[in-house]
Amino acid sequence: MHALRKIPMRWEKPTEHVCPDQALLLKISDQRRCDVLMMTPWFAPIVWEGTYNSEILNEQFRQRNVTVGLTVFAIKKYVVFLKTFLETAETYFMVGHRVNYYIFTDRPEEVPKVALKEGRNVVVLQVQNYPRWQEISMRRMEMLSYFSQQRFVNEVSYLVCVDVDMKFNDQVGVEILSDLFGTLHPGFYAAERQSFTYERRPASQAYVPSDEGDFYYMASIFGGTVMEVYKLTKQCHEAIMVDKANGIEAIWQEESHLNKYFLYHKPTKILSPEYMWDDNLGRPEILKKRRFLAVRKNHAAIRNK
Ligand code: 48C
Repeated sequence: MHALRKIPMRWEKPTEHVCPDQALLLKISDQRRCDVLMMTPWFAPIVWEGTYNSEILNEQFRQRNVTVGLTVFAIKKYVVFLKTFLETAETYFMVGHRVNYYIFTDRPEEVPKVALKEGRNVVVLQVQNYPRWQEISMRRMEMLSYFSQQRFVNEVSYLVCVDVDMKFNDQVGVEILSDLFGTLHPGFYAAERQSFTYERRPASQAYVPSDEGDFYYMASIFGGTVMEVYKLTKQCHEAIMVDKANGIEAIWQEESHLNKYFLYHKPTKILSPEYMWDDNLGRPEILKKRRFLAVRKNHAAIRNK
């Protein structure tokens, strides 16, 4: 455990990563980029446009006949996001592969009917709501761990766990799949470690000291095999409950616990901000695709309703 804690990472910003002799690289393969970091120090690929071949990957996963579970929570007024979410997922998410949409909601009758392509199913799971949006957000860890071992383990090979106030805007395919994957937060992918908004209070189970940390991950899209997602969500839920018993709530709720988990259980793949973007952040040159986009929302109108 301590080995993971003290990786002497001098962390150059991904955008400052300069390739060696570009001519040599271009001879090796055209699936390289020189403007972004493509690999972590623990050999986890960082997925950017132009660094992988979809045809090869799709063939690999078709041969394995995988089914992918996409989990999404639409509690209370957030049901309003489901129509766009599902329609855009049908267009862009794991096209050509088997997909189960697992929709967790307290309002099953408000789940919209959306036309589904071959091999794709909607499963509605009724769950309770909570007064505070923070609690609703954090309780996702509890429900994901419970259903992973009760049901998902028998139905899908991989889980992709996402926020619902989002829309797919470009292909999100099998290139994201790995044992355990996290996503770079769009606001911090080029930031220094000290500026990461980790939980800094030692009293919280999500505490990360200021001289530690690899990346800042966003909790709106993560996933992996069912077993790895089960372990992650179970540990995060248990940590959240310990904090609750101690009268503390981590600064960014379950996202703080996810970041703590990924510090000591390194993800085997990392998604670039292409997979979690907010147009309020503009369009940096390195962002060749905006695949999964935050949907503008009026928090006052839908939160705690
Ligand atoms: O489903 C709900 N209902 C709520 O009232 C509050 C949160 N949520 C779920 O938690 C949604 O799936 C949200 O996407 C997620 C919390 N994430 C957000 O609200 C922003 N995407 C950060």
